[in-house]
Amino acid sequence: MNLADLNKVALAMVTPGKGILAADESSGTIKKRFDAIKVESTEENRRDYREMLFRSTEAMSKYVSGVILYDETIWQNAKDGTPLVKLIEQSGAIPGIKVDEGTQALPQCPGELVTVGLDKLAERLKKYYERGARFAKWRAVIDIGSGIPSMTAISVNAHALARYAALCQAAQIVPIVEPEVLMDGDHDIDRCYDVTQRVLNKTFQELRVQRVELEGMVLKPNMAISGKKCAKQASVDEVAEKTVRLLKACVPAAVPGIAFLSGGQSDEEATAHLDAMNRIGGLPWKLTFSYGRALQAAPQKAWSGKAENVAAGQRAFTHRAKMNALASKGEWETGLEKKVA
Ligand code: 5MM
Repeated sequence: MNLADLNKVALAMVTPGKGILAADESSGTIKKRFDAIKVESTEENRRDYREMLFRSTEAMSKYVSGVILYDETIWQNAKDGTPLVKLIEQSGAIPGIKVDEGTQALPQCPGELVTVGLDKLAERLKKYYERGARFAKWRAVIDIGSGIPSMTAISVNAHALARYAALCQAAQIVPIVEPEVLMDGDHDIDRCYDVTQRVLNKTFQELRVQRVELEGMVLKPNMAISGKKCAKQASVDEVAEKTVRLLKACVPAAVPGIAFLSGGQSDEEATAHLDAMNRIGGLPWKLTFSYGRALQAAPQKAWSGKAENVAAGQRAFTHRAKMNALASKGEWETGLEKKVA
């Protein structure tokens, strides 16, 4: 492992003014997104949609540091035969790959999940590196509910995240470590804070035990936020203040950067929260975005599967990428939302 090179890639992924496009929806998830815009989820439509994003020259060259791809996409070619991965490289962004293989029910822990995909991961990473991937992603899913999460679910997921991260670094690939505490329930922000603290502490404990070099990774966490069904929704300032406090308590300064997931927040909320955190300042790591839904909901709607809407889809994507890029520097303002590029 060459740690200096891993650190260089990790720092590039969290360059201020840029962030990561999470375009790694698995087949089931992209089908749900396409169902919402009444587009059939065929291989060609998935390719056309992602090609539209990767050919958004302004967004990709100015505001996107890296793109997380799904296995199907990393092997796909654009309509003119250019590998999609090359389009990303030509824009100056770094290609990355989702390497987890989804979740399975965790035995003895009703309602809880463990992320799988460690078998043959070393061989898969080698092939992805040859194809151009310089970072990877693995997402653990922790749900909050009555009596959950259990320490068992937190431990086994942290162990798997660390096993994955160590294998990535051995393959000269920067691991994005994503322990996602879901915001689906009716819990309040303080419960989210407590659970996320346990999850992050256990994750960093496992990363240390398994000798993962913190300078060569990026953390992708949820924010400390109220559950979607909670009657009392925390304000933007409270989310920012509590998330920064939580991360300062749990994330070592050796980690180059933190790239948040959006987790079901509205587009504008995800931007406002990131912006408010960066305005607090004095942070030991870079704070940026690695959004899926909060970057893609608008372009998906504008595109709606029609070739004549490609330019509109690209405009919508560029606008969201620009808003989040500004937020990564604490320079976003709500008034900018009205000026769609
Ligand atoms: C883009 O969605 C990613 C893949 O999800 P599935 O494996 O469930 O299909 C997902 O991991 C995503 O990268 C993160 O959840 C962040 O996306 P959001 O939409 O929460 O910003």
